[in-house]
Amino acid sequence: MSIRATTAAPALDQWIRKLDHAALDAPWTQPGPLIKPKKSAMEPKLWRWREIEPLLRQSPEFMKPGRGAERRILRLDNPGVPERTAAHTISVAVQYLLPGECAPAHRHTPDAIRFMLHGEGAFTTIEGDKFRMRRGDLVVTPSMTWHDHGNEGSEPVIWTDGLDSPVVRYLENLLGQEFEGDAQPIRTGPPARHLHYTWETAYAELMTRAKGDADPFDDVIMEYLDPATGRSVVPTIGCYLQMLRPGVRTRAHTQTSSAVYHVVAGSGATDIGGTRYAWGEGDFFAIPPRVAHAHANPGDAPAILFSFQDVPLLKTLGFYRVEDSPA
Ligand code: GTQ
Ligand code: FE2
Repeated sequence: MSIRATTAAPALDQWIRKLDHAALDAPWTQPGPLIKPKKSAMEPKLWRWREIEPLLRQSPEFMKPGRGAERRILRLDNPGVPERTAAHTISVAVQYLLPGECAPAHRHTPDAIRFMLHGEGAFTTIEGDKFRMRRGDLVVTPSMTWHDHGNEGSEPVIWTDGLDSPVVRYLENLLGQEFEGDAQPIRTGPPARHLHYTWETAYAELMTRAKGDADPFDDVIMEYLDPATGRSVVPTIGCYLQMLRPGVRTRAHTQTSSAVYHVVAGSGATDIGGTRYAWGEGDFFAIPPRVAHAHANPGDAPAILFSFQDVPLLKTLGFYRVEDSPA
């Protein structure tokens, strides 16, 4: 029996005003469940490299070299996510640096992961240790570590950034700081422990996996792990490299996690919630939580996918679930 049926309405209204005044809410005085359900906002989405690349190459017209203080990024904007990030938990951007440019040193609470896409000569310096970034290399910038980037080559460079900034923002701890001076001095002495994976290492590991049993949902897949702890590269986001072999069609499943994929090589298609997203090299696509998805590579060359996924965050919280999805 509802409260309204047993209590005189004017008395209830008066009492609710008293509650308001005391900064209290009695949710059972309103219809519906006590904990309001929230529909997932993130949408399946495909971003095409043939749209991204020309806009990225035009961006120096609008952020001139030397203007400095910002990173020249284009952020993937998921139409369903109010914060305009690729996933509600993961922000993904593509970053463009011209020859000789420097992205000034700074640090921030979000973790960042960089996966190199195009061009020779890019580097990132983390806590004074400088890393070259070649195509397919992955470098981790943990929370609050100082970092600056540069391009010492003769052509523009492009990489993709994955950050857990939406999570950090939700936790109301999004903070950052600028370094005094553009670039950090390079440290002398032995470098600190960093997570840096070359393309050669990651690809060789994937090829080793290909000799074993395939995963029914992902075909051949490996996660980049911290060799010292066996854990994901950062606590919130896991990074994965996978190969869909020619002719492979994976089984459909749902996961409580979300994912943002980048197509490193090849082409194929992913069915996300009953819609087919056909992708090719350089494209990005996003899979929201609890939406059934299956990958296919109908071609005759392998397809290689890199992905950022919030699986570690969901697992830590005890919310990670996977369910087979009927075909
Ligand atoms: O390059 O340090 O995509 O601070 C967003 C924020 C990249 C970076 C992003 C950043 C960076
Ligand atoms: Fe940064």
